[in-house]
Amino acid sequence: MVQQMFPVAAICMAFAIMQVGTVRAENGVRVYPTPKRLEMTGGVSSAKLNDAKVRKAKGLGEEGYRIVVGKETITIEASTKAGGFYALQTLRQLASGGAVPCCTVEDSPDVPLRGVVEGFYGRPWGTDGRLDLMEFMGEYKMNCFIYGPKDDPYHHYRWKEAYPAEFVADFHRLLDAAKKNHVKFYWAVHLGDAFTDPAPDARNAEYAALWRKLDSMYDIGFRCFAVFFDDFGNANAELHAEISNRIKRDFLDRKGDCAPLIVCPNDYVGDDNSKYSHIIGEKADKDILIMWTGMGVCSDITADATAKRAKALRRPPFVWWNWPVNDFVRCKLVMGRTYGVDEYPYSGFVSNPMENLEASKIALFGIADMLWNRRDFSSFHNWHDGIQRLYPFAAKAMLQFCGHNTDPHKEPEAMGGFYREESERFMAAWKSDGRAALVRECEANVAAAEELSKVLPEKAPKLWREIRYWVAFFGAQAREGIAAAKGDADAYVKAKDEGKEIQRQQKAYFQSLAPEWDRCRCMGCVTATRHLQKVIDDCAKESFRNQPDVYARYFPTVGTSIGTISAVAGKGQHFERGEALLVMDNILEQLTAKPGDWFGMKMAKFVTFKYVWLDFETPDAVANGRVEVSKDGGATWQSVSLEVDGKLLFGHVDANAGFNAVRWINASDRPVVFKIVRFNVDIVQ
Ligand code: 14T
Repeated sequence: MVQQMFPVAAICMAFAIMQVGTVRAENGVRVYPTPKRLEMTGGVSSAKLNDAKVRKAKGLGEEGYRIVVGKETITIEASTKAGGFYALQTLRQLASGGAVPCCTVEDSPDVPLRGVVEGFYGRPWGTDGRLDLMEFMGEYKMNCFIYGPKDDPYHHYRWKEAYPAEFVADFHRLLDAAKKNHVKFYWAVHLGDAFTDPAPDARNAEYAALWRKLDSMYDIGFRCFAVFFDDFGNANAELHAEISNRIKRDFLDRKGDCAPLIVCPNDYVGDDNSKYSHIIGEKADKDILIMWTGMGVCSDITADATAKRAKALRRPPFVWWNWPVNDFVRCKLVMGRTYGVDEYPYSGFVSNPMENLEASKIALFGIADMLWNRRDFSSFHNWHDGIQRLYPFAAKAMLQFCGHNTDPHKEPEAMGGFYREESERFMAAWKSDGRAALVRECEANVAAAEELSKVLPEKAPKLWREIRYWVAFFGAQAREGIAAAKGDADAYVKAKDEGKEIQRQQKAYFQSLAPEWDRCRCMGCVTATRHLQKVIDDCAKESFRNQPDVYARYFPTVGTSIGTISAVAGKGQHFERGEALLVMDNILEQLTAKPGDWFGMKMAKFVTFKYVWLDFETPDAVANGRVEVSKDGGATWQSVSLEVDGKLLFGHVDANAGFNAVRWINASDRPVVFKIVRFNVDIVQ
């Protein structure tokens, strides 16, 4: 069955490639985002880009255009300046191979507002990054940028204060660059905690502050505004509708030259099952655009869910897509292909990217293409071509690296939520070839890491600055994999320690850039967490089973006085290690603890944690047990205070102290029969 699937997949691939071939020019040039209609009429034109004649024509739409490249002439038709600008972008790409090929192009976008929201927690991009992004957006026909970095105080908790002069100067530069690239540059104010006091005087004072701030932004030159209510404050839909309507009626409409308001509501997740969204949908003026992230904070955007939400909101949603954002897993990079969005008449669609702006461009390249022309969008081709176009000097190595860096989950193998394929090709090989496949893949990864560190510093310095630690770690991880597969303990320890050292350096670098309160938000870089690291770990556990000195250095181990547990756990399937989690679970057997019998884990290093929780299927174990921690690997123990919640036993631990062992012990004077579902240690860093 599995074997039979390959030819089918191959045929589909070949077909897809043939299809793409029809829009590729004779000189091999491919236009992105894919034009709706591009017909090569044969040969090249003697006319140059500067010779292009531009004609105003009706009926081509807000951003549409037509190009006819003949043997001696180039004609552009468009209804608006934006259309003319996009025609030029298309021609620039067509001319990138030298002469312009003779062709006819007819083109216009699917989604009216396409772009980026700088809406993540963490280090804002800064002016240079944003200036660069404006060029990128112009090139790939994105037209909407929403400025709302959570960690810009003047956007958020100090919104009442005017921006200092240096910000104002930067905004001027940004607005110029946005205009040049036909990008609508929205400034967002975050009013999460505001307007909570219902007393009329307090309300009026809040509105007065709001008009003052919005006026100051208008004076800087902003004509596009958004208001956010997410993540803070209460979910008062009536209030949020009222504020939105007043911004529209009493500010934007009175100015007369502003874009329609964009609102990010407090409840931005789910289908039509949200009372809040019905209220804001009903009360907010019809031309206000209302944002939505999908069925989850980070999720696929299905047509079905979108239609339901549209019903509640009484308008098509404006999608805030939380991809490739990594603010909740800043140890990871998200550089995989774009997929998981259904076709729908969205009122707008913006991506919330990573704080690593340059590394986000692979995703943005995909999103730009997908939003312009959904029908011809091909996720795999786009990803390959995007990498080829952005990093032609290291495309093969980048593909190898990015294919292993896609999954934004906090825990490896976490289920549900926003699943992104990772290491897919390798996993298929691993299933059929086992360790040989692991060695092969890791050798390719070592080569890719070497190639990237040779080429990127000079050819792509901005990208290199962002991803260098990940690239170095990727190499060390691959050497670790080869050593684990071959059972070479010395090489394994060496590679593993190198990896740890790279993580330490990355963390130090991150902390040197982060403000005080943000410093704890980094655990050290990781790569290929979903599958590859797990395979390597399993291999190492198997290879070094009889060398506890190797094994216990890096993995928590089971400690117990109950013989059966170690026998059960020794099979290897009961112990997992997440980024911030030690878990022992899935012990299906019912076991018996004599008085004083215990079981628990020994960590490979000192860790701090606030609580431990044990989920027993047997209330007896909850009632008769004690939870203890140790600082000396289990030589001496101290108890922690307990809280019982049904079959759950919580142990509260001093989060300032580090421990390297934790256990449950039968504190009664009789045998306790028990079954443990899960034993969890949530690590804080
Ligand atoms: F407004 C929104 F649509 C939104 O997504 N808000 C934030 C956003 O700033 C952040 O970058 C993103 C990804 O972490 O998710 C939202 O923030 C959250 C969401 C949560 F579910 C922060 C904490 C959460 F528990």
